[in-house]
Amino acid sequence: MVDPIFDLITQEETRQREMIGLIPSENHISPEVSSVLSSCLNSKYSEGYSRRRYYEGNQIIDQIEDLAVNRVKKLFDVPYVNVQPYSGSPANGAIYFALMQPGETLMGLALSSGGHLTHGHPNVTFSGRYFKTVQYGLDSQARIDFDQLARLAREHKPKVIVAGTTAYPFVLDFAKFRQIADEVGAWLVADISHITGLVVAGEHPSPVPHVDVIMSTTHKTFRGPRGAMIMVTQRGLDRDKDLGKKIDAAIIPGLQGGPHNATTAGIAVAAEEASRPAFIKYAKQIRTNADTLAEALQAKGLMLVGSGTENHLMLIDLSAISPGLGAQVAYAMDVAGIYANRNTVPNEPVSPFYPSGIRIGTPLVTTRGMKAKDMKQIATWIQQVVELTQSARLPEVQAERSPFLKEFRAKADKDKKLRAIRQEVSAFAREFPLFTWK
Ligand code: DSN
Repeated sequence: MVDPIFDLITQEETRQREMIGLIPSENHISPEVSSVLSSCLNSKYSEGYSRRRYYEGNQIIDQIEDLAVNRVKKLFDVPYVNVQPYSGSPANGAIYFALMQPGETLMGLALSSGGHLTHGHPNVTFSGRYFKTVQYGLDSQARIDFDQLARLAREHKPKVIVAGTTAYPFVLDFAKFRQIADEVGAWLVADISHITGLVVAGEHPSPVPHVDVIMSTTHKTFRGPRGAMIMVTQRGLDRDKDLGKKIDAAIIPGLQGGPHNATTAGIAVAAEEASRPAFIKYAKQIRTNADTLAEALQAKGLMLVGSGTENHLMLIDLSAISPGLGAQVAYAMDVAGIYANRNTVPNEPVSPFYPSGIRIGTPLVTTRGMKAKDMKQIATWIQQVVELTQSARLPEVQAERSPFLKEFRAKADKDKKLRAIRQEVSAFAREFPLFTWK
């Protein structure tokens, strides 16, 4: 019997090739990163750190982990790196456990303002259950409200302030975060998961001179395997020379067991790739594509949160058309061959389950080699889908969402016009490989 899993993987590859991916946190990896991920490194246990393992047979794994650590240190110009976190959420957990005692205060951007659950969302994550959390938000221009942040910091004296985002289209002013953190004596942690590739290429200011600790996932704009890395800056080590050791201990034995060695090697390969001039070109193209997409969408009458983007992503705000339309448009876009994700908008009038926004970004399409003219075409398709969704929308959908969304989905699945767009999108997308340096 041929295991059906292989056919499903082929189907998924076809789906990725024939669709346009706009989820800003996803990326396609190079064939080299891919081959490392399916290598024999998967078969080795290596609990501990280089030359300090709890298992024998790690002479080569030590060299691989050393390479990964040293390449990341060089790329970011930081004195300490840990590449073992399984992903971003446990990496943030390890940082908090290294810097705080349970019950101490953590400050981060609210989820509804573009922060991450692990930046202190109350109740539903460890970050809100084990620590007292205070959340800051956005000003009337949809930018981080530094006045509110400073006021809350003075009032609550947080131990840690997180400067990090997952759905925020603007540049982060790390120097301003630093001023506030210094005033209240807080540790400053940057979560740059979304923007790492931009930082490496100089397309976003680096947090290194300003913060104590940096966390990044490795599979977003960094274009590596699914995983994460933690860096401590010289500033962080000057404040506590043992900070690196504390983070190491918070990862293992604190939170994790054996590192995923294939991932570690994948991070090493991705770090080498990110040091190439071609990667800088890639990051610049992400930005050009994002600007072009933002302009084209706005020229077609769609509203963007904050009226644009300064990084790789943007949020389409559909609340003026109809509150809660994001959930339906995201579904209709998927039917039409373009996958993105629904997202809340600032002051979301409905809920995170039926939000009024769509989050889109350009890392995936740029990796495939799409350029500015392609962004204009994508904007045209998105606008067509929004219009079709508006006209197909059920009037009752605002009152009782769940059953009606189901009804909307059934309708969208059969919609001839959405299917016609999908044909066009597929023919277009098939022309682009999943990964190219061009
Ligand atoms: N899930 C990631 C994102 O989509 O931004 C963050 O963890």
